[in-house]
Amino acid sequence: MPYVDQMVAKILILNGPNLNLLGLREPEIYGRETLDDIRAMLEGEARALKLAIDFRQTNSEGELVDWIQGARQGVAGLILNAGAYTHTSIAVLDALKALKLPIIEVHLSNVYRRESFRHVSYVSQAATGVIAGLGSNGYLLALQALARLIDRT
Ligand code: CA2
Repeated sequence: MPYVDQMVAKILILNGPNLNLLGLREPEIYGRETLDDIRAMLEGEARALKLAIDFRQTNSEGELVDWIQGARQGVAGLILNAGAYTHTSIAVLDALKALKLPIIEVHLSNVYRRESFRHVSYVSQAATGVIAGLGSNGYLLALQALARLIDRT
């Protein structure tokens, strides 16, 4: 059988505003892990799943839109915790709609047990699936789900 050099699939993991504060404040809602802890956990899982990850955070809506647009090339799947932009940003939704790849929306907290303004998600309209309320495990489950969704074997 000829040797076929299959490139490692890349998963883009984007985090929106204030998620840089994880572990530093409000541990009763968001847990004690920092965003760096979550990144390290996902890097370990990605190795096991033979995936590459690109993990980023921004407080800027425009930068988030630019990064989502950039995923049109060279990215096999997207994990997105858009933070508060989840509930407000039509710009993020429009950028997501231009993607032809699986998108998993993740929230650390169970947004449906919280204020009613968090029950609305623009991101969900473009998402393949949604995970909320499982803390950092939600990111791990999203990565595992994407590994299966993009399985090219
Ligand atoms: O539960 C989630 O993951 C959220 O996306 C987090 C957002 C919130 O606006 C969404 O409704 C649900 C907020 C992230 C802010 O994170 C902080 C962490 C520590 C201290 C302050 C904010």
